[in-house]
Amino acid sequence: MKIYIDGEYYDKENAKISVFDHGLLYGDGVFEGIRAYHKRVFKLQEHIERLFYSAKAILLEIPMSQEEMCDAVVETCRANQIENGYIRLIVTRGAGSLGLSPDSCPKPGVIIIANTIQLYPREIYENGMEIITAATSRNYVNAVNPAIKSLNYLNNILAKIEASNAGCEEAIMLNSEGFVAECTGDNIFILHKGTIYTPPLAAGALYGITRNTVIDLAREAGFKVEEKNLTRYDLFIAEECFLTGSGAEIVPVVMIDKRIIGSGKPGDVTRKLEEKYHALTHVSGEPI
Ligand code: PXG
Repeated sequence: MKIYIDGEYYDKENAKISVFDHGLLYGDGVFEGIRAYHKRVFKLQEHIERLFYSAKAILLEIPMSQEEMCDAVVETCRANQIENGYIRLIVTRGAGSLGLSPDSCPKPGVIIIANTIQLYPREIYENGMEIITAATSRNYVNAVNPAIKSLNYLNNILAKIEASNAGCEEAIMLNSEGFVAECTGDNIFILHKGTIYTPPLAAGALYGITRNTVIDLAREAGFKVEEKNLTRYDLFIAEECFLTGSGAEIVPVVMIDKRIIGSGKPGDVTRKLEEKYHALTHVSGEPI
């Protein structure tokens, strides 16, 4: 494996950064998780744009252009002969002193890891996933805004631990008003009486790239898609529920807090969207 750090490639054993990097000390940095399918990087431009937006929001100046970043990602995939895989792109604040202030960090670090992907078990895609609601709330939008894909994921990790403790792979996170925001690493959708609903981004969710793609695909297929504040009740009475994420793609959900969703099996609309999503991953993306 060849790992890109600041323009150079390192073997896995030698791919190391400073213990004084504020990415490690404070979670001060931003990242992206990107998929490659059939020797193409899926939605690369969208991920790079979001990375730069995240960086802008935390006043982190990435030391290269979006175009150079795209090239570096594709080149790292090429160096690792990636055909299907997962790319982790990280920009840290860089090494500095032990104080909080980013002023002591003169040079941000850029890391690109191109690897194989660890998916949810196949059984989950076949039979659907069981999820729970976490007691841990999604960050308030005036704290670390959930739209920023920052290296500080502890909020989500706390909810993920709750999911694991309940024997689940994912957990729903509510915002401080009690509305559904998203899951720990996936956005959430439901189908109710023929309309597809997903929480508005202002509810406190990552501006999911898969979420966007699925909204477009659903509308193209003639479905009505609405962004609406949802409560747990709305989820319980839905006919279908599914999660979206670059890693997860589209995951059917069949049980929430022990309530059976719809028929208890992955729904027809979810299946149709999965099909359309997979078809798109076969034909689009930045060539490696
Ligand atoms: N919400 C959150 C909080 C995320 O971190 C998504 C939604 C889905 O966004 P995209 O753009 O990928 O459709 C994410 C991204 C993992 C893992 O290992 C998942 C993400 C990030 C880091 C790790 O499951 N998902």
